Amino acid sequence: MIKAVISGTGLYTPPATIDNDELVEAFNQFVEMYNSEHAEAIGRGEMEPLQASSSAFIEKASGIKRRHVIDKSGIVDPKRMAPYIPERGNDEPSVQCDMAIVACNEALAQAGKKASDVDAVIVACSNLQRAYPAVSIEVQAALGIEGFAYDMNVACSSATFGLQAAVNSVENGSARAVLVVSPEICSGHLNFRDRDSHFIFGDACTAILVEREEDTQPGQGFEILGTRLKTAFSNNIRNNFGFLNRADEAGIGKPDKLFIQQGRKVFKEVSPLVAETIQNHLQSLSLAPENLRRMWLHQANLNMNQLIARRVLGRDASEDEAPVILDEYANTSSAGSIIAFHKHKDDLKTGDIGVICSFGAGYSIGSVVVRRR
Ligand code: CO8
Repeated sequence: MIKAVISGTGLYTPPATIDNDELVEAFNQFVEMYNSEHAEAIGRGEMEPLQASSSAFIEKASGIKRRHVIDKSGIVDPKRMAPYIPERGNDEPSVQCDMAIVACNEALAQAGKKASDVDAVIVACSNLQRAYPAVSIEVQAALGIEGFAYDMNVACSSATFGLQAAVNSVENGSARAVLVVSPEICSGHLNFRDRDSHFIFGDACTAILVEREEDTQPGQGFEILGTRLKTAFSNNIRNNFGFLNRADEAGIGKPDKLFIQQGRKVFKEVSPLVAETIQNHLQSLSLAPENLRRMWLHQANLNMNQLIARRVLGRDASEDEAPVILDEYANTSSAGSIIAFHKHKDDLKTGDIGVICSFGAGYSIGSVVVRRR
């Protein structure tokens, strides 16, 4: 039987950063401008004034300290509050392709492989910058890969769902090696004028190479012991941007064409579901929580991760057991748990077991149990 392993990972981190103070300063300037522009209506009680944001709230409620973004200047301009990412010509590489190439090259180098060793590319992310041609096929062509490619979107769980698809392809023999790449430009669809969510997201791209065990060196990478996916429909995290928007002009400018969520509900509903999914997954593999050396959890909210880890382990997890990257990156959607894995996997010893777990819109949960070879 063919066995799939993770032989390499890669990460592209945009150089520009925005810390909470800078983000809050821009937001509060926008609030002042808005409230003074609508002072009369607010005075007459016809409109509600907007409330200021605060860095202290952001760090306490989420654990986020800063985020990396493709473009800083447009986001911190209170008159704009959206990144500047100019459209490129059809003959130029797309922004997502550029990010993907950096992450994929690092994953290939880590695995000691060339693009010619790969025969499939899955671009798995929350938002694709165009409808078609598939970004994955562009990445495939840019890397010079023979074979096939496709895009997929399961919001924050895109990368783990992509991993299962890659494992399936390798183990059923339809591909020898698959790159799963997650170019997340969350700043492009975040409403920086919304106090409840303006701080949540950042940009990054991850890549994972999944290969046949027999094509790798002994002791290289991680065995995949099992994958488990779960979805349950919810409107609590939603984005109604789509190709039908132009068919109903009345809705085009509405805030639901960007990210919106009921954060409290998400926190309360998703945390127990995630803990239960991990526990059941471990049980199905005849593993106990004590067997877990590390949890690379989705990076949306520090308090949420601490709660999930506590439910799984029956005690508080140390940062070594459940590493945190969201202080530096914020929520990078599907890239988050993979960034945690990429940055915090090399110290594991042969036989150590860990779980990569994503959760988010859908709702969707993906659990991937791995063992260091
Ligand atoms: N500054 C100061 N005060 C604020 C701010 C702010 N910026 N925002 C809210 N407050 C106030 C509120 O008004 C409220 O005041 P009051 O108590 O007087 O009513 C108080 O602070 C508490 O507000 P909340 O109850 O909203 O605060 P929480 O403690 O719940 O924290 C969080 C808010 C951080 C959003 C938290 O609920 C959370 O993280 N929840 C989980 C969210 C989550 O995991 N979501 C997953 C989404 S990601 C995903 O699935 C991918 C989608 C695709 C990617 C999209 C990319 C754009």
